[in-house]
Amino acid sequence: MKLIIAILQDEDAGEAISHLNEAGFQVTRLATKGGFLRAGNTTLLAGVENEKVDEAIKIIEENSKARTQYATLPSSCGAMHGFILAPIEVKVGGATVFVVDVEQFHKF
Ligand code: 2BA
Repeated sequence: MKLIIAILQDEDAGEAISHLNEAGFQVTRLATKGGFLRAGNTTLLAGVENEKVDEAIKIIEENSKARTQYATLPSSCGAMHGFILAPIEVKVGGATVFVVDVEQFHKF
């Protein structure tokens, strides 16, 4: 068994979860925040049999769009420390996906 950890934009999460559920995948949804933009995003956890991993990733990919966001980040160095700099354009997503081995799986 594998654990899929997928970070999606909030806007895409509902559709992705619906399609995963329809295909028989169980999903846990976590409200998370990106460390760079410090904006909300969604992390999905899905325990998946090895032979179903590709199918789950395909569903996530099909339901994750790349978008451009603008971030005004405070400067963290030098004389500009703490000043808000001009907005920068950042391309976010589709999805960031990790697949890790599951050593044990229990349901009580
Ligand atoms: P954030 O950390 O808020 O990053 C949002 C977007 O900002 C990233 O989009 C990337 O395009 C850009 N970005 C991130 N760090 C940057 C930096 N140091 N300099 C310049 N641009 C930077 P994505 O790559 O699509 O990532 C979307 C979200 O997925 C991230 O939100 C983070 O929550 C997560 N993520 C991405 N890569 C990760 C990783 N290796 N480990 C853990 N989480 C990750």
